[in-house]
Amino acid sequence: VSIEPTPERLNFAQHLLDLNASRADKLAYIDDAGSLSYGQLAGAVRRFAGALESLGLRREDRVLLCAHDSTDWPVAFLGCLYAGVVPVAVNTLLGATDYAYMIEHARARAVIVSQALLATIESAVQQSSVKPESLIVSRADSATLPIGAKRFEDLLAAGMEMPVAATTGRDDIAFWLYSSGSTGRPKGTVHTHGNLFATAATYGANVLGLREDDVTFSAAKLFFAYGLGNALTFPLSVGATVILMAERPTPDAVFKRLVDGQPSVFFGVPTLYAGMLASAALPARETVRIRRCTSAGEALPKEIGEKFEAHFGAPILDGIGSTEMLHIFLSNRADELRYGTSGKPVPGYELQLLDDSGAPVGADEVGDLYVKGDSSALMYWGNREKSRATFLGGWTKTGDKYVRDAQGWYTYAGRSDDMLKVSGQYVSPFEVECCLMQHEFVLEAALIGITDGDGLTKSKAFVVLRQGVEASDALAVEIKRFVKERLAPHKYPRRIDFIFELPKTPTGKIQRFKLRDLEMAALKPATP
Ligand code: 3UK
Repeated sequence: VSIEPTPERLNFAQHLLDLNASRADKLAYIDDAGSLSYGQLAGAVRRFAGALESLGLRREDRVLLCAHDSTDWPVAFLGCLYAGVVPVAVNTLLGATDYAYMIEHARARAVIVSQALLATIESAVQQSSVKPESLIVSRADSATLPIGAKRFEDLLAAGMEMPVAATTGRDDIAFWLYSSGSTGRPKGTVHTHGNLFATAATYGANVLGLREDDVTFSAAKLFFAYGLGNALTFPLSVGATVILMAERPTPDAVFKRLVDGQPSVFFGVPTLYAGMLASAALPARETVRIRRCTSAGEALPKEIGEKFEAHFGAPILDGIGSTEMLHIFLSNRADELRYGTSGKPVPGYELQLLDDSGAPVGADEVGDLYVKGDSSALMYWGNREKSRATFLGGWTKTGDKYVRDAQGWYTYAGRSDDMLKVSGQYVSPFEVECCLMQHEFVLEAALIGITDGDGLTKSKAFVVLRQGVEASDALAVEIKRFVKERLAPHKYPRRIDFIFELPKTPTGKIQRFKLRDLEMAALKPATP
């Protein structure tokens, strides 16, 4: 395989506009309300960049981008890159406290927000010690526009095109994404223009194999690194057409896009694939036109992949990526696929499996996975300790355990920290436990991952109640509701067990592994 080297002078937005200069009339994006041709996209990106400049934003200023998937999202993201302004793209399912932290930590000078998220962002700004000067509302409802806020479309309409992009290099900071860890605040993961180029040149060009005539649809949103590659970097690198959806990716919402939009390439996560297969509304093979799918975020159970391919006749390429590496670095391929594994290293990336002493493990032995490649983040902003623990010279520590067999196939063997992946998204047991303990009836709590009937990870809480409080199913429901109200939807415990005390070390640390063992023992059939 040949991998295109990253040019030294690179503005990734300018690069994408140049690549598609001859496709002015071709559709780049289709969303729930309309569409954008490549020509319109280029004009909008240059005008949005001009609007940012007229608002007083300068190169390297940070802008929080908190918006649902629509054609405004790529315009905002690429407009920032074009101007050298740094978008900080955040999950739209978080709460005001999270956004307040991010606005402060990123010292955001502006916020771009969807109308539906405006109230949460306003409360975040109120809580934050950093006050962004500009508030830009996408798909704004004029009746409720706060004083001083700008409508995205008005800015675009008034914007003077910025004629030339900021002269950035491949190593210049392009954008940030936040990634959560087992303890502490989310980490501002800093990516460069070159990192975007590298994901397109490696996974995009050599594994995914998008074509100009493809129509893509990603259930994973643009604010995830996975979705950003799927619905921006890769399709725009080949001049394909992208379908965007603002809604939460339920099986029904996804079916509608597959049937109405006829995408040829679909990007999902295992929980969604399982939900689609379990749904009575699963569309017949003839009604869709997908030729290839990908899965990431958590391991794809073998049976799900096989069942899906048998039904639709299109393979699901499972691959592992991370926010730190920006996209997938270990993956199955259409011509080399083994369900139940993560495949083989993506050309352009080096992988290592090491034991506790740092020595390489042999075939069929479990080791910690390290990866080296041109798309790794520069650092976690303002966090030397965690940066040093993850970015080790050229190598990045993934926090995952893997086994490689003699033929070179990699199989996922769990995380090396307590983090869980539920519905493809991180859940920190510590964060959920803290939330549970805020409930008036809860004394203590511990969260672990359990495997459901599909082979997917769900979370389960062990809860110790305060003295005099009686355990009941109704209380379990109430506690789940309590967490749902406070944390992102994928974080609430799917099951709750009440116990009398938690296993702990002499220093008082919860021994989650003992709870996991307890759970395993309960699942095993009794020995005769
Ligand atoms: C886990 C997987 C088994 C693994 C991501 C594709 O998921 C992405 O990024 P995150 O930062 O999480 C990274 C962690 O998720 N994981 C991801 N994919 C798989 N485990 N099989 C898989 N196929 O623990 C990894 O360290 O949220 C995925 C592209 C870009 C991404 N950021």
